[in-house]
Amino acid sequence: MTAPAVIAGLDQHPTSHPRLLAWVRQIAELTTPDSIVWCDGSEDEWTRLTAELVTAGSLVRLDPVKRPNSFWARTDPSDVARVEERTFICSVDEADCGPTNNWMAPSEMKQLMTELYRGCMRGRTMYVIPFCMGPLDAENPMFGVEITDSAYVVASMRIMTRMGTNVLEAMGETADFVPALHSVGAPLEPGQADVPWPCSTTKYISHFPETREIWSFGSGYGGNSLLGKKCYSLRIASVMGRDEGWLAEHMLILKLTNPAGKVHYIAAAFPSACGKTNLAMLEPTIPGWKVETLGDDIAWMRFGDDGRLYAVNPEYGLFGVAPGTDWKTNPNAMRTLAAGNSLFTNVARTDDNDIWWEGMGEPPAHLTDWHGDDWTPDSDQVSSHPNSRFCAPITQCPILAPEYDDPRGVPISAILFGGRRKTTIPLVSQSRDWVHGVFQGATLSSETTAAAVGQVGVVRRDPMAMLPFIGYHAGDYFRHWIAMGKGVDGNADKLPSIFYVNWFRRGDDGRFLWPGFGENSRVLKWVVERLEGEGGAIETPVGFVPRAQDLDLTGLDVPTADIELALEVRPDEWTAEIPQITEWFDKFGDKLPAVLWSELDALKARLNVT
Ligand code: GTP
Ligand code: SPV
Ligand code: MN
Repeated sequence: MTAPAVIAGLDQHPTSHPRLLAWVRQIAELTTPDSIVWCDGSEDEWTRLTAELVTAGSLVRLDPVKRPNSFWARTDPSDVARVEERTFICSVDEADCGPTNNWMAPSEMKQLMTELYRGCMRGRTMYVIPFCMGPLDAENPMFGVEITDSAYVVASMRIMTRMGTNVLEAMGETADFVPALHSVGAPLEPGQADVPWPCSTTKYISHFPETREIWSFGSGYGGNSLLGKKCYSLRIASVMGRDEGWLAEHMLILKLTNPAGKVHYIAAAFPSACGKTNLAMLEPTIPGWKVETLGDDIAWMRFGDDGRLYAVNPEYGLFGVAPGTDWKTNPNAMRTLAAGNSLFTNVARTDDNDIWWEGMGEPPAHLTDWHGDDWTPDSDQVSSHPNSRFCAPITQCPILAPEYDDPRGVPISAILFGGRRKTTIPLVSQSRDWVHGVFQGATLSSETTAAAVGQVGVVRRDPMAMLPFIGYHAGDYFRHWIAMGKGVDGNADKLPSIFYVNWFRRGDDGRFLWPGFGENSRVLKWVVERLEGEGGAIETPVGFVPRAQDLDLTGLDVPTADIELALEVRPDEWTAEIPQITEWFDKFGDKLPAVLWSELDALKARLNVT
């Protein structure tokens, strides 16, 4: 196939990296855009692209005083979240994909998607985005290059990643990189008017783990299109981690300082829309305790020379759930957004060009909702899509820890797993050891949320909060976690201690038993006390659980009875869990590490289940 008469910019490029140039030319000839733009990551570029998006009707500029340099976007109503059913791990061998992912042979997927990509950028600009996940001054900087026909994606990637000219320069002519191809899949015929949010009804989010490639088609939103995020930093990176002995995890990273000035770094894995951003930015309600943010969604963890596990946040921005975020629940997110330079997608817009969403205080008398329609408090629909998001630079977070940019990362003292469960799972429990902690992670369960297309509120197993993000066989992933527990050079005692939390347990009338948000600092305090050999607990069938008197509840206005219910380990509820865990483990056949069956047997024995 030959290129059309002209693709403006095809022969002008700010690099001489042969593999990169060959790939860009190949994709340009396949997708036939009108022109090619190499992104430099500059403020000018941002200003130009956002202005173009405003002219096209894709963005609305918000009030420059209240929301400086910030914009409002509405997606097509069909393109609002990750599409797990359309997400594929195209390993050469189907056995390397496993039962929790969708699989297609790489050659078959490439053939199919090549036909989708053919001419798909007609009438559009093709952008080339050089980016780096994690600090650029890392020993081995983790480069990627995204090709996209969406200016919204370029603007978002500028917030979410380190990108532009300095990345391209650091790549030189030889650096390895993950090629990440994205198209909204909506070519324009000559004279055809564009729509504010182009996308396609045909969607594929495909990963080629052996060749470390990403091909995405048809969606412009979130993890489907910002390919440095879930596609690279979790699905592809988890495969790199398996091969190289490290972990790529769906975890926040926070720094916790106690009143005596002692620091602990904590990583926590909760499924999508289950509280990572909120915990990462927590404002403690107990005096003298301090939380600082390092990351809110993804952690890459490697052993240091001292045998400890060090975590780096590969991202550079926050892509946070909007509804529920306000000055009471997450004031640090509100401050981050007040600094401007943010994109808001599928939230509501006020008549004075500010944003609003459910949970942000009293609703104004009139709004433009995420569909672009009039909305009043009498409306029987929500004004903002439940998966509406803010996208803001992490550097604007007022409690950003200075170490966030340290390529060596921070040594993790504790890992928290958590889910959204109305019943069964106590507020917090501590695992007995690493393998038991891996069992807690491997059997983690949570109610589905609006972060992915599909039914909301259904309990499913979400191992380590990674169900949609493990780039290989989940059984092999559990084996990798078990192997990490051996530590390096007999330093297994330096591994983080593992805890399991549930902020979402409810009473009979549906009320939350635990107030959550800033009050979660009380649980963090207990975690740290346990690390330091203090902190009371009782041993239960599911691990060490505090009694109400073991938590610092000073000044907390919640009935002790509710706290006790939140902490309760009920044998009947856990007995009901056993068949579900058994069914879950059975999926993995002989790929499931035998020690996890032993953990299940031990749990059954403790519950007197036969
Ligand atoms: P992703 O960005 O999708 O990975 O989500 P996340 O894990 O970062 O979740 P986030 O912190 O954005 O919270 C999701 C929703 O849960 C928001 O509506 C929050 O207001 C709500 N939430 C967070 N923490 C708590 C909590 O401690 N208690 C309760 N009840 N709700 C919470
Ligand atoms: C998640 O769904 O876990 C997110 C949002 O963090 S997205 O980037 O769309 O994956
Ligand atoms: Mn997430």
